[in-house]
Amino acid sequence: MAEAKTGSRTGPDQEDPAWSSGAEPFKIKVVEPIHRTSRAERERLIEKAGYNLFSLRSESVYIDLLTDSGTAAMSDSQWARLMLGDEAYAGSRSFYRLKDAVANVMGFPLVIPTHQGRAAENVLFTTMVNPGDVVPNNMHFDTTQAHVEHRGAEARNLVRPEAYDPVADVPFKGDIDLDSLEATLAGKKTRAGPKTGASPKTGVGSTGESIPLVLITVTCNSGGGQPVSMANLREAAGICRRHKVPLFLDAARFAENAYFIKIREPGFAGKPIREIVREMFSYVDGCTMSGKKDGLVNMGGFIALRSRALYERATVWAVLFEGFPTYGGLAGRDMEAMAQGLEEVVDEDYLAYRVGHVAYLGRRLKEAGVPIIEPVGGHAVYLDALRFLPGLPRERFPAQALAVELYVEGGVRGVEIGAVLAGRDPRTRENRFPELEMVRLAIPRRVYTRQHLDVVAETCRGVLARRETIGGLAFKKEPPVLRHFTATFKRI
Ligand code: P70
Repeated sequence: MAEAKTGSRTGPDQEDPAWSSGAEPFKIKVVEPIHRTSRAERERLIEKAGYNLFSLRSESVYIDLLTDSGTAAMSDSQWARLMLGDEAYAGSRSFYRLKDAVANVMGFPLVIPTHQGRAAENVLFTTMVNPGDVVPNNMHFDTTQAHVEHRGAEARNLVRPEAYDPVADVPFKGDIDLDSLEATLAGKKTRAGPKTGASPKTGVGSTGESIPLVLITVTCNSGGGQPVSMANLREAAGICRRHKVPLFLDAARFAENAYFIKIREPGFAGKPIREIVREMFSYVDGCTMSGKKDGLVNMGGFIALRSRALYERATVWAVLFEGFPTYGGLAGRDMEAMAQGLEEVVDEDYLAYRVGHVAYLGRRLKEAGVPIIEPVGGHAVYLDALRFLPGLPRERFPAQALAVELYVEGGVRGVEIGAVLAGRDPRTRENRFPELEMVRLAIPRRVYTRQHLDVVAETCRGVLARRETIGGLAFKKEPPVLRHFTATFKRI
């Protein structure tokens, strides 16, 4: 099957209608009915939910774009492999199949399974990061930042400055800023001894900051799913090697990143995706992985490594936090499904469809005059709420108000990434207003058709047409921390 799927072709054939149409490279064997609600029902449901989309039952949602994480449709092969799961506590055959898939796709010899991505972060950072350390990244995802900070360290974002400009048309907006990385590492203090870092090589020095590892997130989720170029990875690796600091990928969307390299970076158009993926990982010492994205599973993750010494130190924490090293946080069947998912996600047909599918929504929205963050990333389209609702003061939470109206209009659930999420300054208790005020429409993998995306585009257009009537929201109940999950609002 793998042979038939990947073949020897290395790229889209523009002559072939299956390619130029961007049609799905799969047919539908199982369907999950979704309930449609009327607008009047949705008005009632969202009011009852306190105008907070996290409080809606999923059955009340028609098209759920809250996240692309853990929401993928598994293939028939993945479902079949669930039956093959070996549930042995120690030495599970399914673990070895996962290990083989990681070696085959990514090139790492050592794997520690975890129940999801943040668990991989917890195990790795407990092993490598100490209080007072600094961890550079292009842009930390929220859980990654929280885990770095939980270790008493500073999570420092060094993404290129264009990443903060909603319309800067840059092909690799997720690149880490190499001058900042060089400057940060040049000023570092390094430590002798094996307590931190991947190996005793990591660090000997005197003053400055201690940097146990550098991370690069592919694609850069917090920046809009923007890719990182191969050249950037190669040069960042060179800088890290010179300063003897290990480099890791936060690899959640590694395959989508590889596809962007193929279609945007000079010299890669003719290369098979599998080679591009192997080259990406060849520059790094290891990765943390959320299998809920490009692992094409509903639950799962892992740490992949080259260093046996680091593996042995990390397994101590893995046993404590997750489970025995040959299952980590997962059932044998989950490891089977993820092993299969890793092989499927690097399929050229799948990736062309996937990236094209998300781009299609972006295109439809642009045609309808809906302001979005550009260029469109690999897993989501982000609406720019400040341009969508220009008259609305930021105190009335335009992105949250927009997310609510998308639900009322078409039963579409996105997620606010703006002032509600940013919370209050812990010192002044003032609302924090981040530079970008957005609604993320994340597309689950292999779940929705183009016609669903047409509904999403129509929904956005409908809200745009009546934007003058939107008065924004005010808090009714505001929890002191992580307010976005449980806050309730009233309409103004
Ligand atoms: C998302 C989810 C998770 C994530 C990630 C990167 C680059 C690690 C993780 C953690 C989280 C989310 C956000 C809003 C609503 C629902 C869910 N990202 N690294 O959707 O992995 O979730 O497996 O612990 O994006 O972006 P895990």
